[in-house]
Amino acid sequence: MDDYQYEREEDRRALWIKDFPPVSLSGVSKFRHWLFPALGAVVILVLIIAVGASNTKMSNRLWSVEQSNSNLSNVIQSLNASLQQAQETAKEVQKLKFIVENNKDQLTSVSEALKQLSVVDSLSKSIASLKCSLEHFIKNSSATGGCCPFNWDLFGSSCYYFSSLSLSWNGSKDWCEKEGSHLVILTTNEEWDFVTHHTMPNPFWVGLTDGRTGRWEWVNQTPYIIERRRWMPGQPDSWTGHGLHGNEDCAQLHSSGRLNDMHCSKQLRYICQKHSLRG
Ligand code: MBG
Ligand code: CA
Repeated sequence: MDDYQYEREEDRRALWIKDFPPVSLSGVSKFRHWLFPALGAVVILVLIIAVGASNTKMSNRLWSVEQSNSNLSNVIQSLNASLQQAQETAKEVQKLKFIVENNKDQLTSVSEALKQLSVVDSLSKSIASLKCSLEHFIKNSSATGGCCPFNWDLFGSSCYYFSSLSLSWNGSKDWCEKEGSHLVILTTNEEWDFVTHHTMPNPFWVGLTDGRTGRWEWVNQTPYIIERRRWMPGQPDSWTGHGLHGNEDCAQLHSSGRLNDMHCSKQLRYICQKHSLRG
């Protein structure tokens, strides 16, 4: 061994003696040097993980709190909107209440006016009756018929209206009823003569139909028994040749003054009848 080699051997021995005494060279002591730093690192790692996990939990909680907070603010917002709407509705209700109160007053005055109108109506009837009596007195007339409205003709105890306008049978019926009368009902020979004297040579509707029951009846639903002499030859014939829907169910006075059944939709002049006013 030369000097140099000896020195190196000496150095190496010195190193071993310093750090690892040959007596305690077991497995644990071999790694003791690294054990504590490694444990420390593990603890730190565990701590980091624990802190991280608790941080995640915290942020999750924070998120859910934020979420419920925003939900709460949404609820508060919609509550506010509902409150505002309720306030507006209350205002509208107040306005409506006012209008109703106002209308109530107006309705009371309208009903008062209507009462007065009916008083005026009955007064005008009394005046018309008084006028009728006066006319009788002035003319020294012994006639017992009474009085008729303007444009109506008195015969017996009835007033008759011979229209100048044309309507369907139902339209005519309605017009007469609106005037407090009905389509003419002819019972006596005198009535037939009086009426046909006014109608000829024009056709007019009368209050006779078989449309309701299939049997001829007057508009007051009293039955009518056919008298041949009152009808045109060959009539009634329930004709369908006109091409209109259905047959002929309504009676007209023909230009000859005799009856014919005709389609009820036909537009004809008409005769209304009502009681005369007693003088
Ligand atoms: C008409 C009638 C009509 C129908 C027809 C039959 C010439 O009179 O108005 O109602 O009966 O005759 O041909
Ligand atoms: Ca006919």
